[in-house]
Amino acid sequence: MRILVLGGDGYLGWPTALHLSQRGHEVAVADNFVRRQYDLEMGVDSLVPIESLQTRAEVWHSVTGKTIEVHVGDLTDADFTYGTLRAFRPDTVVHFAEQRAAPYSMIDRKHAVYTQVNNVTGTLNLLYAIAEIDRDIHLVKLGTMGEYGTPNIDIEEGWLEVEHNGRRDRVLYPKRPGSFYHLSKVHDSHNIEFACRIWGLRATDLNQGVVYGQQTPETVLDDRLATRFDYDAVFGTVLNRFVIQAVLGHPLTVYGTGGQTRGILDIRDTVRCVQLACENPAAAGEFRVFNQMTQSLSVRRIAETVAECFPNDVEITRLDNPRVEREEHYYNVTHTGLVDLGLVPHLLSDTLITSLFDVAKRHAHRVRPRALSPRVHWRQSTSPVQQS
Ligand code: NAD
Ligand code: USQ
Repeated sequence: MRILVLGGDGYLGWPTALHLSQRGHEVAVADNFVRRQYDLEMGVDSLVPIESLQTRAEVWHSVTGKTIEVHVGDLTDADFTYGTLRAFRPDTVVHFAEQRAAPYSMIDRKHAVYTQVNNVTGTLNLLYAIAEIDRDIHLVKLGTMGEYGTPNIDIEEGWLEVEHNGRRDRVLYPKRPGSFYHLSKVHDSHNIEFACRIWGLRATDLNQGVVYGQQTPETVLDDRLATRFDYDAVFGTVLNRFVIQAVLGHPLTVYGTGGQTRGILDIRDTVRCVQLACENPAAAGEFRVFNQMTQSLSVRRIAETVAECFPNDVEITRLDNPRVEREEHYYNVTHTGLVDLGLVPHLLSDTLITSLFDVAKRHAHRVRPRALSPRVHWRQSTSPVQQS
């Protein structure tokens, strides 16, 4: 297949592009490098040094003989979006290219507006480009488990059968997300479902849980193929942050009681799930949703697991929760769609955490300790994060 990976310079986009190329697909990546700009804005950097996208593609070619085409531009620029589709003529577009940090979207009005305009406009441009250029293109879009929130009923894969006043219907699962970022994904999901209905587009929305890990079989072939690893309180995700905190001898920062439960998955499963979605496309007109996660764990349990696996003593501390979220709740998620397509999950194991400790130890000298503390508070509409 010809597969275009949007957001191919990011944490997940790059290893996914490598995996798809290794599987024998013709791969192109597109990115506007705004993720590298957020680092400059926040005064942080990926824990693991990363090469430029062009260098990575050259190294991949020299290591494997395979080519990954690089396109540089912004999806909110419709000319770029249409031009890239016309130039590469993909069978499948994998769309990772969004601002993806909940705390970044909650800094203040400017960051909330930026997040929603960037994410919703980019996706709308893409939907129109597909509708006008080739309606047969399969869109594989990264959504998020956080679109659902934490309802007191089972979470189904995107759709819900309801009976109301004696009548039945199948409706999009009700959403109750927890940040302006997560809301942008809900808006995207509705726009994509509508495009499938009116234009007959084929789309898969991958509602992904929190990803952990840094290495895949392809990225370890050469240090220059490494993907980024974020540990700061804005872009770092929970398990990745706990690992670096343990290595530095800092307490693991559990927000609130830590009873909040999330779907999580290994980065090696992310790339495999995307591959499975690409190779088994949705039907014309179908808006297909998969819940892309392999395990549910409370934040408290994630912290305990990291502490149990680390060779030295680890302190776990409870911070006042900077977010507004339920800390004790029901959580039961259906996630059989990808398993039915052949996913064999990697479950969180000592081995994984130990290898992550090694990655963190190797680069611990690059940590900026001030970046570890949360400074974005959901209850405030402005935040000190920019001034400090
Ligand atoms: P990332 O920020 O590392 O990568 C996103 C990439 O998209 C960046 O390289 C960025 O420069 C690019 N980008 C953003 N806006 C763009 C635009 N307008 N035009 C062109 N390029 C643009 O994020 P990630 O962690 O790799 O996440 C990728 C996707 O997966 C996101 O959509 C995110 O919401 C979703 N997701 C991530 C996780 C996770 O734990 N990391 C979990 C669930 C879902
Ligand atoms: N948390 C802590 N301590 C920390 C960091 C986080 O207790 O030091 C808690 C948060 O309060 C939250 C949970 O851990 O309850 C997850 O937080 P996170 O920052 O790891 O993840 P989140 O903000 O939800 O966002 C991440 C990605 C996002 C993706 C989402 C998947 O940044 O792109 O969409 O995970 S999901 O959570 O399923 O929506």
